[in-house]
Amino acid sequence: MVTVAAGETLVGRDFGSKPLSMMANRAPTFNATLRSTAFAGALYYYDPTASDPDNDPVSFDLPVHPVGMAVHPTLGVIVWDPTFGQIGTHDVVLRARDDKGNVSLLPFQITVKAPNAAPVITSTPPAGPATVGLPFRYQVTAQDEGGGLTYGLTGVGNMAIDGNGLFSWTPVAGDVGTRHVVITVTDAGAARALRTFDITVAATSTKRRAPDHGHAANFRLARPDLPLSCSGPRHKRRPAHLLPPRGARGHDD
Ligand SMILES: [Ca+2]
Ligand SMILES: [Ca+2]
Repeated sequence: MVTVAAGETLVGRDFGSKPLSMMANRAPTFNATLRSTAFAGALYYYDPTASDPDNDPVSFDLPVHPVGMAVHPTLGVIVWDPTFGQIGTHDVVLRARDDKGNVSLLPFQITVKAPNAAPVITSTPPAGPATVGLPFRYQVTAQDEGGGLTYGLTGVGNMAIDGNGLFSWTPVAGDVGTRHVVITVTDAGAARALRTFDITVAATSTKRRAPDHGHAANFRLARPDLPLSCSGPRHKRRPAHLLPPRGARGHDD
């Protein structure tokens, strides 16, 4: 121990003091917005951007990381191509070190998911035609391994699609002709399926009525004991024992 009285000076002794600037040197800091999700078979890229408050050069490494992950030693960019065998959650520690030996650690987790497949639209639009003033509907159905599907539409007039994929439209007179429709189905991972189709709009219904064969079934037997068979030219007309229904006008021809 050395005691220095007032007015005395001491030279030639090393007390281990360091310049203030070196004592105050600080560790690098991360400006990180974590990318905590990766997909198997797809490149994971993450640039956490670290800076040093003293503008010291910074170097990076990964003391904890899953197999295959690498970091650029001076840029700090992390790249990884996770395999299907790595689906799950992995611990990572990124270390930034300035040239004075000051260290900062950024611990985080990455969850590797199965790759996101686009939805598949499984329904077929109705052939049409649509008719002015009558509602036209098409239930869009789609399959996706992840769910969370949303439906979108590009069309005309009052075409609409609801949250369950029900397309509806009531054409107006100005819609007569052929109208183009694009329906999109998007999953939670932003993968998208498209279905485009045309709808022909008629001013009035063009559906033909089915032929009416109802009368034949309504006839009743006057002589249930006789056979119904009536093939051959002799029986071109209705058998005599086959009468029209009560209260109905029969017509043979
Ligand atoms: Ca520093
Ligand atoms: Ca999907």
